[in-house]
Amino acid sequence: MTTTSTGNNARRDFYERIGALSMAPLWESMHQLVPPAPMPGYVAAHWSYEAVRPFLMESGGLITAKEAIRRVLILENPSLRGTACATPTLYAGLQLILPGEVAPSHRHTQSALRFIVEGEGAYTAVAGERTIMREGDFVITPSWTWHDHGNESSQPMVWLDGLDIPIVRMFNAGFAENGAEDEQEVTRPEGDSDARYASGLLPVDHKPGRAASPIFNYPYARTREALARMAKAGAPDPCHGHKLRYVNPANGGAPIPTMGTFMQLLPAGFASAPYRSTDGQVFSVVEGSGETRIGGDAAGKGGTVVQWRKRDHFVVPSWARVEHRVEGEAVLFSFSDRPIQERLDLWREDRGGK
Ligand code: GTQ
Repeated sequence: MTTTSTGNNARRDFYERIGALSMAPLWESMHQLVPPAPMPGYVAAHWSYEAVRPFLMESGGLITAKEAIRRVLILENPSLRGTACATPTLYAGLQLILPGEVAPSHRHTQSALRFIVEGEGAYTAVAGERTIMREGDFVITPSWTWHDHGNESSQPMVWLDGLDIPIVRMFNAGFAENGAEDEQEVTRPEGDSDARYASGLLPVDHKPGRAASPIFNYPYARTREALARMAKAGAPDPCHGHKLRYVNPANGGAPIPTMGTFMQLLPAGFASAPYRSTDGQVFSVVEGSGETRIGGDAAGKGGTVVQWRKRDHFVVPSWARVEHRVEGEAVLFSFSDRPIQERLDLWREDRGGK
């Protein structure tokens, strides 16, 4: 027998001696290192906006956007506290800009997405162009582009920041710089990138260059119209309802190469079939209310049930089953690391036969 106490003692002694040379026995951790199926070390999580908003507004009295650089409350996964991670690969936070404030210009190699949760009329400037943001708009800040944000409206603006901070940290490829001025010089008229790239047309000499999309605001009005028409035209997908992915029109890929972004309409009375995929996801509720069972079994039992309303946020871990249920119509925005997983031939889904 190899598992006698003498055997175990001999092994422990061996591990200690090889430990002194910075070595370890694979056979003690093989199962965790090469698991038969994903074993995510993080949990489903939910932030109700009703609970979060007072703290967000309180932060507005504690520090200015200028002093904070970015006044953000990070949404940390309860099992990843201290890491600034919503999932092991994704950062999420809620950013507040009060009327009259400016979040000064900087750039970094991390890519960012903004999903507008509350308010209307603040701008973000990216690479010399400003765009005014409204609720439900999806805005991108590609890697290493200068960006500043300002609020010239009379109401607070809150948006969800999604960044690939954990991914860039894993690669140790993070660089950042502050701008010389708080606000970057505006060199192109508002709507310029939209005109050139957002109508099923491209500038005739456009050369595919960087992976990020040349469009930087995908307005909700257009997304919502597309979903409404889709819903009119046919039955929902049993797992997703009516779901679209945002696209870089110049290459067909995701607008941000490291993060996929999605919008789905769940029609009134819809209950989705259990579905799971290897990309952990962060959701932002745009319209309506409902509940999502996360991590239940194939028969739709067990797991955690999150009851969500407009402006809530929740996290679905990798390979956890998702089932949405709504009474009225609802719209959900989400983002994940799916484009990276697809590039690496890692992404998988399980539609439970649907
Ligand atoms: O707006 O540039 O939530 O650099 C975290 C880091 C937002 C931003 C965040 C950032 C930003």
